[in-house]
Amino acid sequence: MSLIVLDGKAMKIALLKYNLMNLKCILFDVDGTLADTERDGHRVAFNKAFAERKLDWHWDEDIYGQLLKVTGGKERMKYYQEHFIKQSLLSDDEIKSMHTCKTKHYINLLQSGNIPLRKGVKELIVQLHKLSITLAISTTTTPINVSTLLKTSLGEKSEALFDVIAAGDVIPNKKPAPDIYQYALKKLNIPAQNCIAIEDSSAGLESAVQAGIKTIVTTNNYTQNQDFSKASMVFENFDNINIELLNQLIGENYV
Ligand code: XBP
Ligand code: MG
Repeated sequence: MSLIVLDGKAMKIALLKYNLMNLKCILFDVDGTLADTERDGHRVAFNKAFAERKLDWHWDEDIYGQLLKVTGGKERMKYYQEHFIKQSLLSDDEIKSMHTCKTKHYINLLQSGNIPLRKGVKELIVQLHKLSITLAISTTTTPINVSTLLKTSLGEKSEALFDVIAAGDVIPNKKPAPDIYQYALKKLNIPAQNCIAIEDSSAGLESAVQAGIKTIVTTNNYTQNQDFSKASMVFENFDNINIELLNQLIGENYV
């Protein structure tokens, strides 16, 4: 099946066909998937918060790569303190407060416009939306980070493109636990077998797969050597991720 023109009559035919297919929803991870936010975004924001609060910590690119195996900013700081500093300098409340400061800096970085979406992401979102495929987000990061990224990269009202935005501390266990995907599926009220997740990391992949969702991985510099053996497909970019591929992956129920 090839879909060549998506306007006028062709669009109507496509919509009719896709209404009959099994693919109902795409769930996007955020950090590393929608945008390369980690090295020049989150990492920089952590360091700015440490400096503002006069804490003698600095996460270079290499250390940050090691710390990325811990998902969640508060959890990451706690892990660093326990395993790198090996000293309890910050209480849980101080970590929480440091994280609020880090979020402020991260939002400022997003608003400066220096963290674009990965190439092809916008086009894919627009294509799926036009075909009435439900869009959702399932991420570890703090909700305001998601809304700000969407506003600064896709437009002021772009949050409305997504039926569900599942983010941050709404669940007890972050990725690789399946909680955030299970939470999103429940809110969406769509069976896992009708969904595909797009992730960039082994923790995200594990989370989605444990929730019963077929997952495509798009790697980046920090994640390229991770284990993606449970992925349905692995790519280095979004060049070949389109409706035809997603539809083939989930299986069609029409001829
Ligand atoms: C990636 C993460 C996040 C961010 C930091 O999330 O692990 O922890 O690095 O976000 P995902 P916060 O790939 O699921 O989008 O500091 O707001 O926790
Ligand atoms: Mg990610």
